[in-house]
Amino acid sequence: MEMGFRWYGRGNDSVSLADIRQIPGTSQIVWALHHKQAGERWEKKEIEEEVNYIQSYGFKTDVVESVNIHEDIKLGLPSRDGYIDAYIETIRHLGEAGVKVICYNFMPVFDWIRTDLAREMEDGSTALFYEKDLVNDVTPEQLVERVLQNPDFTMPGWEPERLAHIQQVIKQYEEVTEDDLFNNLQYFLERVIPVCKEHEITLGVHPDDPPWSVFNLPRIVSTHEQLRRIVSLVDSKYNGLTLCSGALGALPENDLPAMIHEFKDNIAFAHVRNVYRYPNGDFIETSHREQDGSVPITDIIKAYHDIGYTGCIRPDHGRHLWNESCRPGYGLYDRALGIMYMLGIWDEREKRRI
Ligand code: DNO
Ligand code: MN
Repeated sequence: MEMGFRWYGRGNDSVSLADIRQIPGTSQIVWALHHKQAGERWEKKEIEEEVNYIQSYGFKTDVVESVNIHEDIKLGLPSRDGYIDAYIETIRHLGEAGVKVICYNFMPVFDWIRTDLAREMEDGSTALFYEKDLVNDVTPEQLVERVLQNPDFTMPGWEPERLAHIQQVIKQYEEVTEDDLFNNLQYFLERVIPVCKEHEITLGVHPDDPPWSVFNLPRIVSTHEQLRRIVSLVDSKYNGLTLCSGALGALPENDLPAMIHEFKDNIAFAHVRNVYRYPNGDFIETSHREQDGSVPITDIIKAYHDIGYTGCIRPDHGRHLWNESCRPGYGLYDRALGIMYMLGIWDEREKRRI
């Protein structure tokens, strides 16, 4: 296993590589060219520049999160072929730069959704919060307005350009069923996986966050059964999963340790995060410590250890502590604490094996 940390790039993140270097046991920077729009090709030169900069701090750059999928690919429109061509070129360019894993998601319109980016907890820290009823009661525009009240940063998946035509994009999905979305994912994978194989890059689809339908949009990466169907769409180890314990963990039926064992040959990348599930379906992102939430974090780390996982694990989101001013969920402190918790469990397993 290699511990990783997501970083948004120079001038685009409150956390520096110099800070991250001081977190014990962290060797991978999970990166992306964040200025790129979905569907846009990533050029060789800009990839090289970013990779060289990150590596100059002694980090590895094996994992990219995310290369986003253009909406036309998810919708299955005729224009998808051009966007898939661009995606293929990006894969080739990333392969030439030594990248091994590309995380992506296949969520229509919205990437992740929360209703509150700074919900105060009892101890005075704040965390990302999801109120189920509120999402059922508001329009997508009202939600966007609420979430982006005081944006200090643009958030991936919530870019103003992307959200400007939200009603229109949602309308395009009116006739798209879950089966259509599976077919569109299959069409995409059938074209890109052979290229991934050539470059030994594994794609890892990130689960839907939250793992249920919102605004009546179809969602296909939410449950154990759906993950099974995804890995069977194209039978290849390069057709992989980004198992996110926080996204999947919002649904009580999702048994993460069981998934880790079943999909061991297809886990491209792992996000670890805890959530506390309220009985009414709301959830809040708590500390990584198992007792603080509803997700069995110790069993999850043990499961990764049991399968001999050699890929990258990163703490997903963290709370905002000690007045840190940072991107929602992406501060330094709580993610660093999360890393130490995970490494503690991992190291104890290692010691037992010897
Ligand atoms: C949520 C986060 C997401 C994730 C993207 C991947 O759990 O990990 O922001 O990065 O959905 O495409
Ligand atoms: Mn995640």
